[in-house]
Amino acid sequence: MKNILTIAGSDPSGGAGVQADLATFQYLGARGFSAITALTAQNEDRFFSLNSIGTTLIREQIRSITERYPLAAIKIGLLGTEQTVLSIGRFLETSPAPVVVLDPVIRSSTGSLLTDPRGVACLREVFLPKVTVVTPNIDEAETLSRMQIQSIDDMRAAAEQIFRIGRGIKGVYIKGGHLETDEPTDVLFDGTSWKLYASKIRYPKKVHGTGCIFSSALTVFLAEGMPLPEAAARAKEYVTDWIASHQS
Ligand code: PXL
Repeated sequence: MKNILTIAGSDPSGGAGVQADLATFQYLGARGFSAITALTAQNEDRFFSLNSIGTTLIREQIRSITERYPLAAIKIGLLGTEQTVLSIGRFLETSPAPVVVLDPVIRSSTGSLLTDPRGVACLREVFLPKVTVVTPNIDEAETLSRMQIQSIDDMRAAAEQIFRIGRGIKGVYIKGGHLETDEPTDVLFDGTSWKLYASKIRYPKKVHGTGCIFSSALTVFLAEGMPLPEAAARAKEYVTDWIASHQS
């Protein structure tokens, strides 16, 4: 069983954040550990509030795991503040795991800002080069690339730009679900080749937390040693089944 650590925020409704990450790890047969960066109060319909955890306590949560368990992979979600981004960035410089997946969470699905603007700038400028794979949605990809995205060609251009900013990153996977296309299509760029992942159906009901679930599943498959294009295909399949089963 692979050991995987998620560094992310808490969502009491369990749809997103640490709770969703741990459920995904467990379902896919990995052993999950967590370090909580922020507490949120929210449900699928409404966001109430967010309180960041201090960096000393975040780093101690991480240390309590890393000094005891070897990690096959780390998944990073909501970081929230510039101080947290810098602190976790320093932690990543110690090469704590062979795979680090970043889901660059900026807003909740209900529209609340979860990472402050200085945190976002820091994510882009100092954090990206320290991760293996980044999995932005369209809005996050626009912010990270500083480009507008209205088509799949724009997604490709933004993925290339994010790849450039993340000097040394292995892959950029942009989730296209928020684009008004008939078949929601994701784009993977690994520095040399492109892969498109199209869904045949657009499900009517939007489900909260799918970004967290996708990146957690991707982390499990990468931790198992699967090549990135195949791991992404498996993770997409997993989250698609999950969305289908949450339509009623
Ligand atoms: O889905 C993004 C996300 C990630 N992490 C936490 C969240 C959310 C969205 O609401 O609350 C803790």
